[in-house]
Amino acid sequence: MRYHADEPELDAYYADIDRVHLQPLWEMSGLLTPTPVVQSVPHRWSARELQTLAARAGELVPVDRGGDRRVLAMANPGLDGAPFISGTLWAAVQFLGAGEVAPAHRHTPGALRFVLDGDGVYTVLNGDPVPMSRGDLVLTPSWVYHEHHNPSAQPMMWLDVLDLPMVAALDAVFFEEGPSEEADESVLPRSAAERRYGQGPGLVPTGVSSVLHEERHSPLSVYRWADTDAALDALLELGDGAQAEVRYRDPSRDRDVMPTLRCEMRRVVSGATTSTDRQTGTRVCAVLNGAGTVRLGDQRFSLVAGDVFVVPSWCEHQLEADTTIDIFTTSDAPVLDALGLFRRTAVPA
Ligand code: 1HN
Repeated sequence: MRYHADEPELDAYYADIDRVHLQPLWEMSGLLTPTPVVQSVPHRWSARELQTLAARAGELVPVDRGGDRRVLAMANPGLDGAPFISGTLWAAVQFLGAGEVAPAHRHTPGALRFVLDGDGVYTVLNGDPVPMSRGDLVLTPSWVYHEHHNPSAQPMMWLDVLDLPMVAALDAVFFEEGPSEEADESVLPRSAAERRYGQGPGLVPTGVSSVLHEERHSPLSVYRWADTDAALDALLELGDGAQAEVRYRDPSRDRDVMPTLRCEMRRVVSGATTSTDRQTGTRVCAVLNGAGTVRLGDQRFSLVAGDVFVVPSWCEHQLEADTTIDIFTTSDAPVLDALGLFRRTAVPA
């Protein structure tokens, strides 16, 4: 029996309630804690290990094994073997060899891809081909068909982040295979989504289709590195400090790119140390350029390009840039924000 009081009458009572699946709050502790008690722990996955181990899977495991995706999930060491980077997010590297195809499917968990290196793969989103290159952010929102093609002569790897644990906790996972179509290898450099919604600052086409406008996510499915890079440069040129950060947003509305995932890119200039912050929700961070150190609570991790680290909810987070460092961050902040649960504070030095 789960509850035991060493008083015969009370213990008989505990046995009775146990039989009918009831439990006494007065015997429980740890339900309401002063600050979040977080099971996931700070961790960094090294670029070299991710790259070499994903490449070995490329030799050993065909892409059609297990869901048509060759994916290595980052399993948070605090989560007892669950294949999740935190209680709310999935993060993984995906490896697609030369000439390989990961066929179309769709699912209710939303996803994004961030390209840490290379190019040559294109993703098809509801029929719209999107070539992916280093530093690009590609959205695969909930229930959008997606497939990946690598017509190039080199393998390619990228970071996948999904809201899967959150959607699973809400018992709302649906999945279906997509229509298998002949691949059209004549991919244009810009997707239809970019030609429609990526026309530059503040420009969206008039008469936007009401169908698209009712989607819960940004209609711009790819954010190119050249634009992100230029935005960060421009902010730093203003001379407001040793770092700049931009948020990826829906060009048609003032909101995050997807209802469950916020995306940001931060540049900290060589030699600078950031202030310490903490926020509710999980942050998954990937180093695109540069080198430095991240402090997460009382742990320090060195960082080089291609590394991925997780900042658990309410964990202190501080960066030191050895060279100018660019860090992509995605988080579940839109969900916390929507529910009034988002908190962020600067932690005094
Ligand atoms: C998925 O659909 C992809 O389409 C990658 O590339 C990783 C992890 C869990 C569930 C679905 C993809 C995934 C995934």
